[in-house]
Amino acid sequence: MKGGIVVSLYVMALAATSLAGQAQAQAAQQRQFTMTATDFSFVGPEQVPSGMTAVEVLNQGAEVHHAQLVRLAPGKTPADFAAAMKVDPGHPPNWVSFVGGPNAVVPGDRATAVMDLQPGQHLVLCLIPNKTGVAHVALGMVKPFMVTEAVGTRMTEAKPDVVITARDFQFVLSKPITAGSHTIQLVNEGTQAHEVVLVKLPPDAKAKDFIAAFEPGAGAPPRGRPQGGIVGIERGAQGLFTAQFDPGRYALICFFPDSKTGAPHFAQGMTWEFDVR
Ligand SMILES: [Cu+2]
Repeated sequence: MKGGIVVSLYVMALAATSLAGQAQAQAAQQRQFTMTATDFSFVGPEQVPSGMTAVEVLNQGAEVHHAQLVRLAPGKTPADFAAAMKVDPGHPPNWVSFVGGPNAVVPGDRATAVMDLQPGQHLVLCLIPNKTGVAHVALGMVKPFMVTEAVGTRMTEAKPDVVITARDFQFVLSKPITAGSHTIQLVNEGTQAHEVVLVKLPPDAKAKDFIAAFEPGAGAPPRGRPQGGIVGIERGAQGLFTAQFDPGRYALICFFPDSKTGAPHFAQGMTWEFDVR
């Protein structure tokens, strides 16, 4: 009798431990997902819960890719998006909101951005152009996914140690970036959507040398290596990414098009070069 109680208490303790473990594992799983990019499609989840989420892009293609998340206006469907893109290839319609995502990485690399996802119909897009200037989204790099109302605990947000503020049209750093791993927050205080692409430059290169490789018809490979960042976010929005900084030269670049002229923001000075020592 006494032994029975001891055993059942032990079993209950075991059950409680494994339940807590399961809940933890579930919370961790719910708040992370990967979009795998190839030339030219995305593979990833159909449905994810809302809230703070670590979104990873894994580049298994032969070109540079990113994972731009957009939320569709209520009532709009992925079919509406496809129809709009047929009319104006490469330019998402004005009823999508840019909600960030991990920025560009080279083949074989991955990058993560932590975004606060709201419930609704979403798409993941790659807006990077190919050698003839056609955005990858027009070549098939668009995948719908649904963000559903989350139940349970929210992921605790990592504290940034550096803040990059995006304005029309410049980046302002809260402090110089030093060697090592940093959690960086991008805050959009501009009036338009902005992004940040983090690029490791060769010692003698400038941001414009990297940009030149993405002009239509450019033959040479990019001078520099994109290492993530955060794709387009709307005014007032923010996101987090982590990056490892080895000593050397870096650039922050915004490729987002001006809402009136369509010219990329870097053409209006939205680049920032810095040395990490
Ligand atoms: Cu911008």
